[in-house]
Amino acid sequence: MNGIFTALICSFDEKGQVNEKGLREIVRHNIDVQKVDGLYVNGSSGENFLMSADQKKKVFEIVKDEVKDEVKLIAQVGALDIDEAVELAQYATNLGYDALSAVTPFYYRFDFEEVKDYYNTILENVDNKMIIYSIPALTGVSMNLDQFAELFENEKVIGVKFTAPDFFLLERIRHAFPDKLIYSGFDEMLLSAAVLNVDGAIGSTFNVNGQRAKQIYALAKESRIDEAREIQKVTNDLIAEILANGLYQTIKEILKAKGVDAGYCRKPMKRLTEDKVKNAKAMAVKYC
Ligand code: HMN
Repeated sequence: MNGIFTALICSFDEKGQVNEKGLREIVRHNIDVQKVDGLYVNGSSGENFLMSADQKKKVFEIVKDEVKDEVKLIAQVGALDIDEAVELAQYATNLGYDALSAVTPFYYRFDFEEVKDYYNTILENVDNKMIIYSIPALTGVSMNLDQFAELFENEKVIGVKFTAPDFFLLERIRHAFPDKLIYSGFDEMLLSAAVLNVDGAIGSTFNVNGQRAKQIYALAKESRIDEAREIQKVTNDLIAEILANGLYQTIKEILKAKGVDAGYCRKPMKRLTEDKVKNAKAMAVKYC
């Protein structure tokens, strides 16, 4: 389960329905062109929190059918409705997903006991492993070292997707839990996280920049830091342009410029203006 995992984006048609052909093409592009080690399905980048449970199931099904066993698959099943989270966890497990992940429950400012109960409840109901999805900037849920330690007491919790710029905490978790899997969640900080010896990374920009991410990660593992920094620099030039233009929409337009039917985002995410589509096309030529 080590390495570079793309947080898979999803292709939707103009009406916001899952575009199966486009989704299959995105999967193939990630495996055949970006050559990533695995896919993280129905995360933030997959617009998970904008979809119905049926749509999420459809995405899990199509991706598994396209991938078979070519790369590892992690299913993000977190949902505020805990019954839905359990149902999705069972669904993805039955399809053969290698591991589950669930975002920390958000919106109601749950206390830590409630967060812990959320994970343990999902895991009591499914025979699979769990990667905690921690993304404080979007959920408002921050956890300290002791709290991660409590979650890790459940042996089925095998790791964390750490999406925060807190390298002090990241180092503390790495040091305290050498056997748990830690995935870096911010692509622009991949090198810094790799130097701290994470086990891999999960990110949205790998849909279009996976090859560079793999190089950064491999070079860092070989302690070839100067070379890795050069590639992180180009990567961050691209990420800065993507973020300024509209994150997921721009990734989709770059993919379209490469011939992948990446479709549109679901509402309320907006469409790019013509100028921004042009910017994305220029990024595809310059970087991809
Ligand atoms: C997911 O759940 O889809 C991703 O793993 C989330 C991932 O951490 C991305 N974060 C967000 O999209 C909020 C990053 O890849 C991020 O897009 C990238 O580092 C650019 O800031």
